[in-house]
Amino acid sequence: MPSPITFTKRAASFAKGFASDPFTHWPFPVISRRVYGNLSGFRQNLYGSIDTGLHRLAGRSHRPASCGTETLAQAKALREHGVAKMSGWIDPATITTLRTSVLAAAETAGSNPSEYMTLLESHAFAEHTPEVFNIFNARVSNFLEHYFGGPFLVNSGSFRLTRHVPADVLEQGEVYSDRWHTDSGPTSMLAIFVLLSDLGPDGGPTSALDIPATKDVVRQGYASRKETGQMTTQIENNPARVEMTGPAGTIMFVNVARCLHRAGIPEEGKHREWLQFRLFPCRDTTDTTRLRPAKILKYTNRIDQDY
Ligand SMILES: O=C(O)CCC(=O)C(=O)O
Ligand SMILES: [Fe+2]
Repeated sequence: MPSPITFTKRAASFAKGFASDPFTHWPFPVISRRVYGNLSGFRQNLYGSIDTGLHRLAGRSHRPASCGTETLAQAKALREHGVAKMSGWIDPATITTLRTSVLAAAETAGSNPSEYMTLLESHAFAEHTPEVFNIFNARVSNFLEHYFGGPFLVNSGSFRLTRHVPADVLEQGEVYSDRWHTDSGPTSMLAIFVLLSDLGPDGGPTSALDIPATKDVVRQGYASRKETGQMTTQIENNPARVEMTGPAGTIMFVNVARCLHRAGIPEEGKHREWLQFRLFPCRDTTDTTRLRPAKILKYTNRIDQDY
C-alpha cells in the first residue's frame, strides 16, 4: 500500500496530467483501443474521423468526374481495409530517374540515424531532389482524390535506405520501426510507400495488417510495440498480413494510424530503398509539387507547421 503522502502526490500528478491533456490519460487509451481497435489514441481517432468525414462532405460537389468503376472500387476497398498494394502505376523510367537523384541527395543532405539506416527528410526534397514529386502522376492522384473524396495535400515524407541489423542488436530494442505499431497521427492521414528498387521477402519489406485484422488483434489485447511474446507471433502468422515486396515502383497505400505495421529486417548483404509521403485531405486544390501544412496536426499533434 502506498503511504497517504505518496498516494496524494500520485493523484495530484495524474490530475495535472489529465487536466492538461485528458485524451492521452487513462481511461481514454484503453477505451480507444476497444472502440477504435488501434493504438493511435482517442484524439487521433476522433479528430481523424471528423476530418475525414468533413472533407468527404465538402468534396462532394467537386469530386473528379473522370474515373472508371475499377478506380472507384479500389478507393472504396482502401477506405475499408486501409492497405492496398499496386504495381505498374508508375513508369519505370520515372523511378530510375528519381532513384538516381534521391540517392545523390541522400549522400549530400541525408543523415545516418544509425549504421543501419540512411535517411533523407522531406524538407530537403524541394532543393535536392524535386523529382520525388513525380510519383504523383495522373493515375495516382486521381485514385487518391477518389479515396479522400476531394483534394488532398502532401504534408511530409522521407527516403529511407535500410540495412541488415544483427540479431543481438535487434534483441536490445527497436532499430527502425521494426516492431508492430500504429503511427501517432490522425486517422485521416494516408501514407504512400514507393519502392525505388526491386524488393523480395529477403530485403526487409514493410509488413502490414488491414483495418479489420488490426481491430481483432488490438481488441484481443495487443497494446504496445514493446510486446514481444505470443501476440506478436500471432500477428506474424495472421493471414491478412501483407508484405510490401515487388518490382521498383510498387506502391503501398497504408492508413498507418489504423493499421498495424512494421519494417522488415533485410537479410545480410541486402538492403531496401523506399520513399514515403504522408497525405491529408484538404479544402483547396490538390497540388502535389510541394509539401504543405496539414491543419489537423495543430490539434492532434500540437505542432505548428511552417513551410
Ligand atoms: O520501415 C518501414 O517499413 C515502416 C516504417 C514505419 O513504420 C513508419 O515510417 O512509420
Ligand atoms: Fe509506422
